[in-house]
Amino acid sequence: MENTPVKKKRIFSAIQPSGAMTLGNYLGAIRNWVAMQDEFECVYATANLHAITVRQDPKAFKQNTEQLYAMLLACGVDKDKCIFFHQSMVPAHAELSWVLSTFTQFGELSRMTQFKDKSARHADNVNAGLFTYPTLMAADILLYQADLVPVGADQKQHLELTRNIADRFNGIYGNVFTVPEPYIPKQGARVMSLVDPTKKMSKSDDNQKSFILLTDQPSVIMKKFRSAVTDSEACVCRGENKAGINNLMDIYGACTGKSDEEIVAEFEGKGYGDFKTAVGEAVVAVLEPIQARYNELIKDRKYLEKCASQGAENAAKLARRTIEKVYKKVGLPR
Ligand code: ATP
Ligand code: LTN
Repeated sequence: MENTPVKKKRIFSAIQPSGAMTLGNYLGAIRNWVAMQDEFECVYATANLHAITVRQDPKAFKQNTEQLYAMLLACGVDKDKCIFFHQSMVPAHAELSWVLSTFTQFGELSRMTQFKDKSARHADNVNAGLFTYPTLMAADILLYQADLVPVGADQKQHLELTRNIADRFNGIYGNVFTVPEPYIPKQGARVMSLVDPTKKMSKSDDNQKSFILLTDQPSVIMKKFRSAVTDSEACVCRGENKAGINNLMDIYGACTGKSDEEIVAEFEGKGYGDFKTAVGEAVVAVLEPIQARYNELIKDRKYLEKCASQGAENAAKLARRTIEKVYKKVGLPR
């Protein structure tokens, strides 16, 4: 009997062009984007409409978005295996977001912890978009009828809200939206700050030494690892009060594929200096080919624009089916 091909599940994910990418973004999210392309039907976007909830300088913002797109291609996001585009190039995101905002309660949005955090951090600009950010995210996901959404802890609440919005809409109009499930990737590293290893590595950290950027030169990477905070035990092994070493072991393991036991054996009797050098070298080895590809891609704006518009065209085809159905159900002529 011939095997009937099993329909691949669809994944949606997006990343905001809010600054240069860190090693945390790569090991925690983007490496999984790349791995998932073979197993799933993937739709990926730069979430530039989300990014304007915080004031952006137009020129730097446009450049940032293009650089992020190029960096993701350099990391291995493959335009021939997935759909990869800029959110702003598919108007259906904004259209669906408006409709869904009428199915989202004020109280629900008020409970979002990211809104509470961000409005405290940007107290001078608590705009309506910051408040309705999760509705736009729901539109991103539901527009493509995504089965799965890879989420870190910070986005879990937003995905839960997306599911509630979908259920509510389906309850009134029939099965219009696929209700998405969270997807926890097999390999997911949470990379911590090199200066305060109890905090996650974050590109918006004021201290440059706390993060590794994917564009950092090898000498800079080595220097940042040499000054990484550790402890006074001089033992390359895991421990409760060893957040710094735990983090370096995570990074080393993620970059070399070595297990904890192998790492402990490798550095038995050696000092932290040797270990930090090895971690730095392992990271440089992972980033070198990515940087080489990035430097080529970023020179070729025509190519990047072509990839993005091709991606947007394919995305728009999928999005159209959903938005037409939604407008019809609600009674909006198009
Ligand atoms: P910001 O500093 O602006 O908050 P960020 O660097 O923390 O940004 P986001 O843009 O919020 O990152 O996240 C993009 C993706 O990268 C998300 O999927 C998130 O879970 C993942 N990510 C971010 N930082 C880390 C980290 N330190 N370790 C693992 N994954 C991370
Ligand atoms: N809010 C997310 C980025 C994002 C997203 C999405 C993630 C926008 N739309 C849809 C998953 C699905 C962030 O800041 N990490």
